[in-house]
Amino acid sequence: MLTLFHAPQSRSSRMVWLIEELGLNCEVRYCQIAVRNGHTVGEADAANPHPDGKVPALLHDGVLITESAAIALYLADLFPEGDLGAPLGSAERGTLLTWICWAVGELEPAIWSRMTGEADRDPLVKARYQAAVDRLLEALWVGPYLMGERFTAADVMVGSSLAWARSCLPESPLLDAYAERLAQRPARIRADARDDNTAILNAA
Ligand SMILES: N[C@@H](CCC(=O)N[C@@H](CS)C(=O)NCC(=O)O)C(=O)O
Repeated sequence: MLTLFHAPQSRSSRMVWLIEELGLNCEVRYCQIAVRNGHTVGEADAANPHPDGKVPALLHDGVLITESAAIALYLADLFPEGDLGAPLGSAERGTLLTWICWAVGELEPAIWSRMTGEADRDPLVKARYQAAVDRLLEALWVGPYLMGERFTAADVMVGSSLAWARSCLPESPLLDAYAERLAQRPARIRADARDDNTAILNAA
């Protein structure tokens, strides 16, 4: 049995998207988080098994998995028929791992550095931001997805950041076209519908 602990319009939204892409029978349990966008907004939900009270958290038959990158990889591996991952030993495995880890290890910090203004103040941070942008654009120049013709869990990870932080990345028809391509996916539309403001209000 799969249960996702999810707070609407947060990092766990990308996991709802992934679940929709994979067509999984997964219970999505809405929960409250203590901090949103750097502001305390309430108490962490006691029912959330995440050790830090954060989302996402996934329970699979009693086993807890946290960290978006780990959950993305875990689900892509567990449901290979969804064709969003790459099997161990396949030629694509290394590239998939690279993009999923890059999304949280490089792209997210780059976006935050632009959001906080650090990338404007510190030349080293600015260079790291620019390197992330260049790497993304280079992949999309080949496109249409990060790993070429095939949409993967890596696109969910990167595309979700693009969806909430498009304004932190430079103007680019390539980025816009990629964001639009992802936004039009039926699974993404279904996931967005489960993740609107009303869902925040209804969160436990
Ligand atoms: N590295 C974690 C970050 C998770 C995270 O920070 N989630 C935020 C929501 S966007 C959260 O739950 N914040 C609540 C808190 O900090 O108390 C991941 O990618 O899963």
